[in-house]
Amino acid sequence: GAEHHALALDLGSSSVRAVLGSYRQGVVSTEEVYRLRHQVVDDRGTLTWDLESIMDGVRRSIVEATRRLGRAPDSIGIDTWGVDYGLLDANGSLLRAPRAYRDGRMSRWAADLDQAIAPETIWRETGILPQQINTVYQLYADLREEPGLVDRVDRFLPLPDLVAYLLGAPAETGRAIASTTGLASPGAQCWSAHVLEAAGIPERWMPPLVDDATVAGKTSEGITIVRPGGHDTACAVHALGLTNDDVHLFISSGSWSLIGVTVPDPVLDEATLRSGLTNEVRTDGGIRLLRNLTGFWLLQECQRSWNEPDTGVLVKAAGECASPGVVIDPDDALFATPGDMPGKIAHWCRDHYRVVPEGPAQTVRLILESLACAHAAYAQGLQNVVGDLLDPASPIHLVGGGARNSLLPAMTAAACNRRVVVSTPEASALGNILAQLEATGAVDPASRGEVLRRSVHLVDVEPSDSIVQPDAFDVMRERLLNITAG
Ligand code: LRH
Repeated sequence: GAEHHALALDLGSSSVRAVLGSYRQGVVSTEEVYRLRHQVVDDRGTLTWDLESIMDGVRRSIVEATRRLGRAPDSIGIDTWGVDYGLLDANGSLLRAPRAYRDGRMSRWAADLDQAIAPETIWRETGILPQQINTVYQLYADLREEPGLVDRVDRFLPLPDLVAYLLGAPAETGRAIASTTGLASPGAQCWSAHVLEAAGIPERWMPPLVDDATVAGKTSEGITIVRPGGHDTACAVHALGLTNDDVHLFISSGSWSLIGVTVPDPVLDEATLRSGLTNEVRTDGGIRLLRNLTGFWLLQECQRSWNEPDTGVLVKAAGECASPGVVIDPDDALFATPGDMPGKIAHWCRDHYRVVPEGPAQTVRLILESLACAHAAYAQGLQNVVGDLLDPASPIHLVGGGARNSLLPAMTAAACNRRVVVSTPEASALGNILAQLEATGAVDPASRGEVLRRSVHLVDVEPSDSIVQPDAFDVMRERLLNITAG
């Protein structure tokens, strides 16, 4: 039978990765063919991305995949982290390096935007939780600091579509990544004229919105470019193989822990806003109602401070030391910016509990137990908000880097008191590949679930498998809820 080769370019905040997916006899296999480390650049006080080296990595990935296959892949698709973007001038050239969502400028202007348009109004208009990293806050800050941009910019493009554009695709955007801007209507059916106007963003900057899992164009070498749902989290959820009306809990665990539920339509009531949830668009057009929770960022930043790249060693030590018995709020603003994370965590614990975790092992354990407790708090919030749509006995599907962690899935199961089904760590790349196979006609969307079940090995983890007992988690979760509520 026919073989299809789809190349996923999965751009994360610390690496550009190329994963080659090969589809044979109803099964997708994946192989990493290229990886380039990169990091945010401090450009005289502004945090930016080095797009030149990212594009270099993207082009090398295509060359390397072509070399391995002995021919060009049948298609490529690009997914990236959410909310960041590029600005093009009238010649279609990039104006300057894209800025990073952890840049400090939003803290200077967010309150102004909240004056110009109430966060509740943004919520009703877009279904997206107003958060400072969102594109709407970033663009507002750009325009306040550089009013001349109004005339110099011709087009705004979310990062994955910017990369696709630089490879030859038209300057358009998929609905999934567009939803992360906080500038589009619920479900990203159209741009929100109301929010754009209130934020002073010219409507003519906005690219046409197109469905995901569709062909976008061709590279200069003639390779088909697919928009896979350019948001990495959309791709990760696509790799669950669900159909539009399946309601399931999921965690996409990486630098961020995205905990959510798949639902057919946006959920826009007040309770959902108050629960801190957001409606992002899926690759298949449905909705991911989720919490954007700070995840392994905390651990990655500690590792940077300790100069300890080996995560496995740290997690093993964490499993062998005593639990500190307290947990941090991963989303506290103190932890949002880079630098001295161990010191910040110790400071937070001293402030709130008058104890500090001892050394790296206990700090790592504290981070993992905190993530598990935060997962539990939001799993409960999601259950409350969607009610009968979600079976309370249903498991949580966990994908992404956390699927490789030897403690987090079981701790999450214990803290949430639900079974966790551990799926692939390669979810973003796999979802990207699957969307390409669907867009090019190699896989029928109706058999997406079967293809995934044949291609991915699932492991069930029960609450009782954790080294921490569920009732210990109850105590920690209560403490945390008291702090975050007060
Ligand atoms: C995860 C992610 C997440 C948010 C954040 C900025 O990588 O895409 O869904 O959008 O990055």
